[in-house]
Amino acid sequence: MSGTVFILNGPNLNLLGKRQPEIYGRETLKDVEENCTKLAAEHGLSIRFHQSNAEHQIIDWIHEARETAIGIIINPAAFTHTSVAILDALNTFEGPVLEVHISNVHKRESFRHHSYVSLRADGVMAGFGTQGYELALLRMIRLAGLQPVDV
Ligand code: DHK
Repeated sequence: MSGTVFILNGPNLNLLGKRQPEIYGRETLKDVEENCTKLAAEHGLSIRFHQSNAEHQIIDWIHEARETAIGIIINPAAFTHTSVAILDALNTFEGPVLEVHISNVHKRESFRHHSYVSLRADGVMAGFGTQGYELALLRMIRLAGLQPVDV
């Protein structure tokens, strides 16, 4: 298997490990990147791992993924609940899109229950902590080996 998976992270996730650890845990985004890089390499895939607090930057990475990635794993963070622009960008991408939330957003405030990104996502992980990224990556690895019609 070969190919590149983009793993994109939205606002405030640069503070992962320090920010509200009772909700988001103590692992840093660097830890998540290392774990995902190792897992992807074991399956012959590479990853591009990015974080930005700027909506336009995330959109630009999604556009870049159109040319270079076999799939996108995205934790849009607060943009999940607000960004039609990120949804529109993801709708230009033809491969699988998996949405990750570290916390169980459905157990939290009602404004976190709606996701624009879920209108495009092929799968959603929520409440699995930072392990959710690796679980999504395992699903992406499976999808990368499947024919488009298989599930
Ligand atoms: C991260 C955030 O920053 C919040 O804005 C989302 C998400 C939930 C998470 O659980 O990873 O509501």
